[in-house]
Amino acid sequence: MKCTAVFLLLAAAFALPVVHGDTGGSAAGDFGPPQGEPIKAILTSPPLVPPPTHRNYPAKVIVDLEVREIEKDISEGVKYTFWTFGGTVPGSFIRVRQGDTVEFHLKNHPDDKMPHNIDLHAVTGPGGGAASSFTAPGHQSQFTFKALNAGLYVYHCATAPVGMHVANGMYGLILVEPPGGLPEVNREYYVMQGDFYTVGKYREKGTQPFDMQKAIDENPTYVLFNGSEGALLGDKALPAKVGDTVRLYVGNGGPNLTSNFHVIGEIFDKVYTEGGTHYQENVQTTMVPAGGSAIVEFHMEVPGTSIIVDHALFRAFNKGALGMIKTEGPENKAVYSGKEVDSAYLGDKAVSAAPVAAAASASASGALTLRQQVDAGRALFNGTCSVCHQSGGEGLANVFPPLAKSDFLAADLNRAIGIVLNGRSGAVTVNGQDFNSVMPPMSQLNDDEVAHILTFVLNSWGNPGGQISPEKVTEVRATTVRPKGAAR
Ligand code: HEC
Ligand SMILES: [Cu+2]
Repeated sequence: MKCTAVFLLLAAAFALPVVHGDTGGSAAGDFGPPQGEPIKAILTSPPLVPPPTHRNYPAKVIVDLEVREIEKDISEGVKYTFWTFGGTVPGSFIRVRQGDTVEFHLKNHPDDKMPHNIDLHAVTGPGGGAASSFTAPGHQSQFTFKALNAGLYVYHCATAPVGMHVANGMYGLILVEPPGGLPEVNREYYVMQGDFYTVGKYREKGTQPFDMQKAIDENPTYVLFNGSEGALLGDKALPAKVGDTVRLYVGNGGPNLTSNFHVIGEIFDKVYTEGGTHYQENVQTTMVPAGGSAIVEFHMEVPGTSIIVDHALFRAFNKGALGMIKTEGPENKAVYSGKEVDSAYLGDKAVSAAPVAAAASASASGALTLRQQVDAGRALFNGTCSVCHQSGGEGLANVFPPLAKSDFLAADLNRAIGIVLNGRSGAVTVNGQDFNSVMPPMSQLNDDEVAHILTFVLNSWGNPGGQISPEKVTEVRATTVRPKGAAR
């Protein structure tokens, strides 16, 4: 005890020497007063990252960040009122250099309803700035800090109830570059996970309020990258080229979950664990704590789609924690034979979102057509039902009954809806063929999706035609007994 105290005193008196492999921490971070003209920080919206500072001296950097409370899609046809730093979830990316003096201006838009503040984990000082930045709607605050430590830091709102402000999307990342900058790479992107709590269940349509009890229970409805389901999917996938080194600045806003950050079909060449200075090499999955970060880097060897997931897989496939990197360029058969397996892996998440989105908005405005249902149903059938009933609905002898020209299906449509919702087991005869197997309940589908799929089936492969409305599915859901273990 005594020894330690003496050592600490000595250390404080003489300042710790920088040991090899050690950057000296905050004690090495004061490079003197800011030099040159003040610089206005470039802020970017996710998934973009501001360019490197390319500076070899400490400067005064001015950051202007505006809080906006805005309603946006959290999922298709599902609206949520997000509280944001800069209009996006996660908030604007901030990039400075170690030793910089940051003059921070926090503005709270006059249309907002709540007061907010900011706690930047890059700040050395009370509340990380929270104590000096409490800002009412229509007001602004200013405080200044010196970025003493290099690293990738989370910032977030810290206004009570803090968990609620964070759950509504109030977080982002600030990168404090080491004096020499980070090694150059071809592409840098900003990906941040968060968990969300809505009163309605996953993908339940309409405007969804925040559910405090689910948040307290740490039982999220959505787990998302960049604030909405599909923020990094389809045409919003992160682009790359074969031969690129890609760097992801990964954050986790939480408020509750730890992320098991993984990219399917990639190995991280480097991971700066927890957003710190040193990197680990050859990593498959890295843990990103709530309120923490990681910098991951990988080299793209082959073309194709790499899927970003939280490897706690129900979050990926049933709560939205999916993203994509699309790499273009020549095949390299020596590294990978080239067969695409994405759709088998992704199931219904691999569907082209466009027809499903069109049907969702038509459904919301009460103008859903047969054509739209068939198109959406086709997309959803592939990857959901096709894995068993096959893509032409022909089934598989002795194992999966056919949906094409199925007499059993045509005989009772309500029964068919019930089978999709609740599953089926036991003997069944379809077109004179006997089957005796198990179909699990398709719990992941909402009523619209079930209606679209069955409408597609009815209008395909020589089936009699017809249309099933989402309301009909809702009715069957309400009047049939859900099997034990089926999701609500
Ligand atoms: C995991 C495999 C699997 C998936 C996925 C699956 N089914 Fe089935 N389905 C079966 C099996 C097996 C049966 C027969 C169950 C039995 O023996 O009672 C069946 C039976 C049926 C039947 C009644 C028999 C018939 O051929 O008319 C319908 C209708 C049906 N499924 C529709 C669907 C639809 C629509 C989807 C997609 C939303 C789907 N199924 C997804 C395995 C599956
Ligand atoms: Cu806030």
